[in-house]
Amino acid sequence: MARKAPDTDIDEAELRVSEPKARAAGVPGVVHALQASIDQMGVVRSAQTLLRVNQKDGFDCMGCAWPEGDHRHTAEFCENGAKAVAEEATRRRVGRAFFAEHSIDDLRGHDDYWLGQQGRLTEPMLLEEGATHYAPISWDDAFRLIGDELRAMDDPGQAIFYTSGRTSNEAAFAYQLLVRGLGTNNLPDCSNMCHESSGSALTETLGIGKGTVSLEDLHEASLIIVAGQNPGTNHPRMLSALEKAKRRGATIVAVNPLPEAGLIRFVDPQSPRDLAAGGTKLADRFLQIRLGGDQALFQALGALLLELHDERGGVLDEAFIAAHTSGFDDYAADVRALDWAEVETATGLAEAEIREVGAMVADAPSAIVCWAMGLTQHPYAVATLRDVVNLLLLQGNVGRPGAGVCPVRGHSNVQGDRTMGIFERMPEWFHDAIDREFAFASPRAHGYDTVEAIRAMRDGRARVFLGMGGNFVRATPDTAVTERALANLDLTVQVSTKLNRSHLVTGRRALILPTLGRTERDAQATGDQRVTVEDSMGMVHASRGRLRPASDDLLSEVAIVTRIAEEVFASGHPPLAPGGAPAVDWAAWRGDYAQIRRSISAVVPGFEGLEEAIADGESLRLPNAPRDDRRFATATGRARFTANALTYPEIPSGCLLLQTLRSHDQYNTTIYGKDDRYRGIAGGRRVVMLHPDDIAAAGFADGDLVDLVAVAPDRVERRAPRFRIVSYSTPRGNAAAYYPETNVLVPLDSVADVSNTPASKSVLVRLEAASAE
Ligand SMILES: Nc1nc2c(c(=O)[nH]1)N[C@H]1C(S)=C(S)[C@@H](COP(=O)(O)OP(=O)(O)OC[C@H]3O[C@@H](n4cnc5c(=O)[nH]c(N)nc54)[C@H](O)[C@@H]3O)O[C@H]1N2
Ligand SMILES: Nc1nc2c(c(=O)[nH]1)N[C@H]1C(S)=C(S)[C@@H](COP(=O)(O)OP(=O)(O)OC[C@H]3O[C@@H](n4cnc5c(=O)[nH]c(N)nc54)[C@H](O)[C@@H]3O)O[C@H]1N2
Ligand SMILES: [Mo]
Repeated sequence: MARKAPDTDIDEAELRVSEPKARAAGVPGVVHALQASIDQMGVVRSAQTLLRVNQKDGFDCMGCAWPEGDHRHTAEFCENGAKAVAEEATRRRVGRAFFAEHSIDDLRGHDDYWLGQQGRLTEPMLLEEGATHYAPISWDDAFRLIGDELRAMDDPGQAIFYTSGRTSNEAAFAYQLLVRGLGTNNLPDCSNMCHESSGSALTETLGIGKGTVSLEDLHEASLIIVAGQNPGTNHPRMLSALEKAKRRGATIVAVNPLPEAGLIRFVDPQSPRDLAAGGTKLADRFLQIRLGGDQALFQALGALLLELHDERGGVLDEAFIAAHTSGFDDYAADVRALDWAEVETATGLAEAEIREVGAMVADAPSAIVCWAMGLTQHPYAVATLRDVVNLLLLQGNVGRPGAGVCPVRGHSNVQGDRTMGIFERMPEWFHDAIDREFAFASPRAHGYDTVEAIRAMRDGRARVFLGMGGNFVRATPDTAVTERALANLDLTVQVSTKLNRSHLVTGRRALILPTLGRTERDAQATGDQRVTVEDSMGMVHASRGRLRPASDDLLSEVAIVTRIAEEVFASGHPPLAPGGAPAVDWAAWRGDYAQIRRSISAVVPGFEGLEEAIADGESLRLPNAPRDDRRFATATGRARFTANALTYPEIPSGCLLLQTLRSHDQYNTTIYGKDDRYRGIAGGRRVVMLHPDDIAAAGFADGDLVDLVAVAPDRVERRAPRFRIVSYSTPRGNAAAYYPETNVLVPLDSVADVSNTPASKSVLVRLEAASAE
């Protein structure tokens, strides 16, 4: 009998709600970190592992993409970094006995937390067509099977190659080459669901799809706006940087619908003085903005700078605007006509509150805007981010110390993967460079991004899916649609460290290829290998694991990619793509990753000195034209002001706008535990945070159980059953609940303009009395 779906596994009995915390980190943070590590790794392994996080010749923390700083002193780790490490370095194992014991049907009945807790995958497994259980398969047979399925396609465009953001530069570079050698650019990645809106807006306006600040800039900034980000949970080490800036006199403005703990107050667990004194007040101003109101806010701040400049002069950087930008007049005319009543409606903030912050910006000698998913996962995210750029350009806040744009990346190498070519539409120069380096003709037609990939699978236009890390079926929107889409395939392959739902929602046949994690020794023909990663600020450094691998039967990601390449490009097989196969000695790459780095250095500008830098234990700072020389590779050759129509969500009466966000106890789809300590929620994840007046208006009470039902134009029923109402500080009309349980509510077609990013912070729902269990 089919087990009930995990989304109806209600943990209501254990749920406890208390007052949210005002501060982040501190002693409880460290204690929680150590507890998590010791549970999973034991005392000795914990100490050995945590002491190597972010050290020279240690491994790069996979907790987030926040940079390390030069000092790399011992114990530069945070609670959530430690949890990420513990998840990978766990002693628990999922091997053939586990799969023999648990059928697919049985496993589907467990929730994400349980799946993740089972431990590390240890050997390749195959789910045969119609089989009830995964069974062991040899690596050779697995690669042959993949080769056979790929060769059986009518067209290379029928294969889809997803990447999550932990994959090293070396593996990513080899992987994109394999995929382009096959003849497709179908390289969707987690970035499509994450910072794609940032990349779109920044490339268009500044000519680079990345941030323009260094860690030193952040330390030096006079004003830092942190919008749509919860660093206390998701980038805890960023709080140390904010604190440092603060001690040097920076003003910090937090823009968020929720009063997130880390932004309000922060205790540095590494500073005894801090622990005694109770910490630093981080945010000087907290703007509790409505969901999706940020474009109005940034336009209003821009309008205020123009107004103050008219009044007293000296606010705008006129020399910068004249020398380095285009489009100022149109932008200025546009925001001067701003309607304040509309701004108040969109933001839910009072004009006076915004004026106060406007004056702070006007007076600040330098400013940085930091953001994450609260700005990128909305229908008008790209326009919002263009208006963030506009604000900074007005005062020449790009390309000088203490100033710039700071999109804070999520996965620890998501930025590097993109630099390496993991993108469905890389620019022409990149194609030319790989064609030259590898003597083939890479395909130029754009591939599928994440949402397009789901559509292609749904519509029968795809046959093979390979996931290089990640958990595609849980991370993506419209869960029911995505699950059916994957079931249409002939073969699904997941290269993974841990068990997750993407192993259970499969094509006709499915493979699990278990791989090494970053903490583990990667021994190849020429000896132990290092890999490299790029952080959120364009610094590339080496990462080397030292732990004994979770099993002797793991292959590195590089080994897996190169073995697949050997299989599909083997002589005797006709080439799949008209452009021919890239000329590479894949076995040599596998044996010595420095050879991959040599090709990376030849292909990607800025990587010329990579090998020398990492040999000396140094980081390589990638060139960043806007930051380094105020050069902007845009359509106008200048930094571009853009005039953007003001947009913000309209919430029909009886509806709420739901944001789907992370708890303190999860890493994306990996659930560490069921508590959200800073928000005062414990023992359960099926909660919906609502304004008390909205609870009453809907005829419910705090603690009631409700179903969340999506309201979408296509009228398809999307229901997330049985959520406990928690009365919370959030603007009226705005609700919050955790991802991935709520992905079922996000319509596939609800995406951001331009970037095609699922609008997962902007989901229209209504509440219904809970359906029966
Ligand atoms: N421990 C841990 N660390 C992580 C991750 C993890 O899951 N766990 N995930 C990693 C990844 S991949 C990423 S992308 C990052 C994500 O880092 P975040 O972006 O911080 O993650 P979210 O939980 O999605 O939080 C979104 C924040 O934006 C706010 N917000 C939502 N909508 C709006 C809006 O319309 N306007 C404004 N101003 N604010 C809004 C929310 O209230 C919340 O504070 O973290 C990375 N680091
Ligand atoms: N509703 C909603 N949906 C969202 C978001 C949201 O805020 N709301 N956020 C989006 C964002 S920002 C992101 S980045 C995506 C995340 O999407 P993904 O990156 O696809 O998801 P993760 O949960 O990070 O992937 C976890 C899995 O990666 C595997 N893994 C871990 N380490 C390694 C490794 O070193 N190598 C390999 N090969 N595998 C490894 C493990 O098997 C683990 O189960 O989700 C997106 N989806
Ligand atoms: Mo992300």
